[in-house]
Amino acid sequence: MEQSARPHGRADPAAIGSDFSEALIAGLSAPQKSIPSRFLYDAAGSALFEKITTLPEYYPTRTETDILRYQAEEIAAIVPAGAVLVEFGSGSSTKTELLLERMDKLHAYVPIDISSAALRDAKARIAERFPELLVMPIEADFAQPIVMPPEFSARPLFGFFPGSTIGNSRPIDAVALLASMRRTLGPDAHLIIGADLKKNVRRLLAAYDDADGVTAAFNLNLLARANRELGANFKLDQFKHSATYDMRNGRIDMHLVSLREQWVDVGGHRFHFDAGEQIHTEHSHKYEIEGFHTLVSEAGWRPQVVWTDAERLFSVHVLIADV
Ligand code: AVJ
Repeated sequence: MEQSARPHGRADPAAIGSDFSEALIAGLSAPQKSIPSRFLYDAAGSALFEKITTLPEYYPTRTETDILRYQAEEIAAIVPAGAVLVEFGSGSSTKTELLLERMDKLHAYVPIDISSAALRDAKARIAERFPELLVMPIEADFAQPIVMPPEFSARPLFGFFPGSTIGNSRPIDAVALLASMRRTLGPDAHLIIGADLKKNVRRLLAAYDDADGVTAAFNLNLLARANRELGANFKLDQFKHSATYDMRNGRIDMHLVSLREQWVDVGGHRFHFDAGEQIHTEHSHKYEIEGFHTLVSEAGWRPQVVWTDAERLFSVHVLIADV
């Protein structure tokens, strides 16, 4: 029923880029300051994230890509002829190509992303490489309910949600998100999803605080973005990046730490920072395979297969909608 409010395939476009101001002011007004992590991905932030994925310390992208490459044949064998592949937060659609190469009986590919530029580039590249494939992008926030084009309703739908993006949500929100994807994809759906695994803490911390400072720049870009888009006056050298591991909740937390007592103006509001005060900017949850299975079960998905790499750094799961 959540799906009936919007015309098919569209989230409210006004709710997409323009809510940064509102979210930032609300987040900085709370006693524990925070900025939602989805605002990390403007053009500059997306470019920095692409750079992160190539860093020696940042193992998730490389490891997941290897797993997908290695299992592509088996994944393709699960996907029936005439199916539709639906990717949530498709970005550059790089990993998708590994699957599309093997899925020669696929009817259509539906990339969903909030960036129209990313969708345009991905569509052009994929349409050229796979001329038989129908590519139908949807510009939307995958956290909102999405309505599939009705012409696909009779076809088997395969969701694809790589990158351990699910880790950005707290478990309770992750369950809601996975349940919403299940409704979007309908009965008989599958979902291929990547989840980062718990591991040595030093290795985790290095992945979120690399030696070249790319992750620091990625995090600080939130403040630079506020200056660019909202005329805020954050002094970027008065804040520093921090990444910590919360053992109890099994997650990395990113913060921006105020290096001194200071005031900052954002869209007509003044915010006070104590020396050492933190703005929370991202959760990145790490799972054990069993714990992840429990989580997806609560969202109405049944685990069908799980693959990991030899070091057990990362997991890729195939889930089936449990009706
Ligand atoms: C894109 C959400 C998977 O949590 O590892 C990378 C984002 N943050 N470095 C992650 C991120 C800091 C990334 N995800």
